[in-house]
Amino acid sequence: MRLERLKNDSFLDVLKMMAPGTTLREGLENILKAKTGALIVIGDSPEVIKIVDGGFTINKPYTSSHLYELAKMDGAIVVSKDLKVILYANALLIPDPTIVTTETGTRHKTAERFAKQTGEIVVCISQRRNVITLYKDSKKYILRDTSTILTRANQALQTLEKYKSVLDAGIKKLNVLELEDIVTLNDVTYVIQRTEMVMRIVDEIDRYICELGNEGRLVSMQLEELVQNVENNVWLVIEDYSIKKDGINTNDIVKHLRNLSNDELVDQTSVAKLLGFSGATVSLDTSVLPKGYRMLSRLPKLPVTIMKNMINEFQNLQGVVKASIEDLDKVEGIGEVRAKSITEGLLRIKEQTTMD
Ligand code: 3AT
Ligand code: 3AT
Ligand code: MN
Repeated sequence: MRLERLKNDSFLDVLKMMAPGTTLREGLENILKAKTGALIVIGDSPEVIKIVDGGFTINKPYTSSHLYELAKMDGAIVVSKDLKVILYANALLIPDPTIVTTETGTRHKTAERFAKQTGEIVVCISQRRNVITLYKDSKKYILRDTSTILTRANQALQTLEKYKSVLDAGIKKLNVLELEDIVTLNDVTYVIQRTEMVMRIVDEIDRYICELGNEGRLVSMQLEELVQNVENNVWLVIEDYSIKKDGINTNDIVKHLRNLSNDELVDQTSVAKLLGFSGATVSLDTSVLPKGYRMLSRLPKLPVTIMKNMINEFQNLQGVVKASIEDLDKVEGIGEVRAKSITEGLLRIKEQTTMD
């Protein structure tokens, strides 16, 4: 669910392909150390082969040491798209010279043009500057070393921790207000806004984790610990408060939320609009009633269908809270035993909520 947030980021797959721990990265690092420089094309489409000239046909399984040895020669190395076979070495790449490039050296110019023309990945290792540059379509990315990314990831984790505690405070407040039946649109949009802010930092860290490969395990574990339930919680908040119209469902609203610009997200009224509170004057002071999905999902072993039946029967959370055991008993799927356990469960939630 979370990585779906990053699925428009096509470069991420490229970074994963050459993350630390992969044999491709191992080969690139070796070339970097040997300071021979390299120009490597990853692709074998007819489009690619058409603009690769001469060189040696290798056709040998890819290994990092073969790649390293072949990089000692001038020219380019061509590797199959699946990274399984080294196809050519010492080859001359002849992309269309009229394609615009911002690079200066012939190797880098060639790499940029080749990537733009074919859409394939071209890796350029500079002999003089000791950097690995990736080109794909019109995108360019300079690979950073692991320690730099780790530092950034750890800084992002610290920011995340702060944002998460602000969010948690907002959720606790919402819990109290819901049970006392004094929620305003302000409290709701605040929690949704804060969750999305948290998720944007999570996206950033997820990107680092992809790029870190097997060096990202600790970061990943810390991240999982921090974001447990965050997405699920906001889903339930939206389910509780959104005014459903035009066939828009909670998943749609979650998607729209993700697409808000940072400026829009800062303004809680844009979140209110997503929930369906439209009109020229959306006041954040408006009183709102939760349907109760989020609170009721805290009850142990309560199937979603029964939860829905209850909410349909009693309209909203307050209706459910005020229902007697007899009232509950009448709901489809609820017998006396379950009715009792629901009442007890709600009582326990009330105690817990006022306690902390
Ligand atoms: P050496 O024997 O290594 O000196 P070579 O024919 O193997 O020559 P390289 O591929 O090593 O050539 O290229 C050496 C430099 O020549 C790299 C680049 O700065 C320059 N060069 C190569 N091809 C071109 C070109 N088409 N236009 C401008 N400069 C070029
Ligand atoms: P460095 O940062 O110096 O490594 P550069 O972009 O300045 O890279 P150069 O002109 O110094 O590039 O060329 C370095 C080598 O790149 C020379 C040759 O082995 C390779 N090279 C350059 N153009 C091509 C090409 N069209 N096809 C294959 N190999 C190329
Ligand atoms: Mn050069």
